[in-house]
Amino acid sequence: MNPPIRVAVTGAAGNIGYALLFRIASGDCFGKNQPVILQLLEITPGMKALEGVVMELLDSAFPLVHGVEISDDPNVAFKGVSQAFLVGSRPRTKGMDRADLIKVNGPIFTTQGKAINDNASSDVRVIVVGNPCNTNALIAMHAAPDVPRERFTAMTRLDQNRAVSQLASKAGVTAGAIGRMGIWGNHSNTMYPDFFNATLGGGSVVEQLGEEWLKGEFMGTVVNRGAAIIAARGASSAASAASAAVDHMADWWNGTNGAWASMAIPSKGEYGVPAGLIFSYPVTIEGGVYNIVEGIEHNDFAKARIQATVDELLAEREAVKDLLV
Ligand code: NAX
Repeated sequence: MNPPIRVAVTGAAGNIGYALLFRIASGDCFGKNQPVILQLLEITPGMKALEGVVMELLDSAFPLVHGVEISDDPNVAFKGVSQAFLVGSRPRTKGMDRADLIKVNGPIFTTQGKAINDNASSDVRVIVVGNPCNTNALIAMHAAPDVPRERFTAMTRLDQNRAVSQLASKAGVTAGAIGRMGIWGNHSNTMYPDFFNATLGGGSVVEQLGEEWLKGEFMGTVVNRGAAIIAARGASSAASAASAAVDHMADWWNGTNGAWASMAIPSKGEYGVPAGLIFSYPVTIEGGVYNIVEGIEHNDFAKARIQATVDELLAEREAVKDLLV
């Protein structure tokens, strides 16, 4: 057994938190030899519900759980953590557009970024799930000048998993037969799921499934999947989002063994994306270090999609520029 690591989860009493905590506690994320101390953050009105979630966690008697601490103070919740899941944020309510959502959530991520800067372990790694996750990660990163920038990431793995699942189901195969499914850009409906470079049974997805279906129904389903789940379930995706967060952090922890994983990361200008944006790229991971896959060719269709998602992220950055110190 390794010594325990401290893992922070924010918004821990929410829907995603409810699914995520049990996956981390069971060893699905950091492995069956890695004990964890869970440090859970909620806003004050959420603390009562969080106490109930903690009772359930304890009742599950997970051997890897070496402690569960709860707080409504980010400086307490991030103390000594090496893994931070930033899930909590204000949900979009009726009549609120994306710009409003960005404005109400920005300050949350300033506070949390600063608390990570001041309290987390020097090897901290952050995944932002709370929306708008790319721009929230950007804000948190700017508020944490002492933390290396590459430690701040945002989640597009759910988009990747949704794309993989659509391809597999169309082809009548299981998800494992799909490879190299990269998501580019923002976690929003401007994202670009790059099916041109994806593989099915090692061969080309485009050759086997046809460009017409891929550009039409496939892209439409992937980018609108969140809304379809809300329409069907009456609530937004939670278990699949938690599962994707586990995949993201587990890959960062274990490496991908050459496979591609999609992560929104601080761009250094790769593939012409303006430096500093938190932009999703396909990466491979080895020894805890992710590297953007090099040498991917983009045709005009792909270039136009990537430009659209860049433009949206630039507009989001502009909207929060006062928070970017
Ligand atoms: P819920 O509303 O069920 O839970 C959010 C929780 O966060 C609540 O318990 C709330 O009290 C808490 N919270 C709010 N502000 C907080 C703060 N400042 N500090 C700590 N906790 C705070 O939402 P849930 O369904 O769990 O979704 C959480 C976030 O994930 C939302 O922003 C949602 O939009 C986002 N998602 C992101 C996805 C992605 O792929 N990146 C997909 C799923 C999901 O839509």
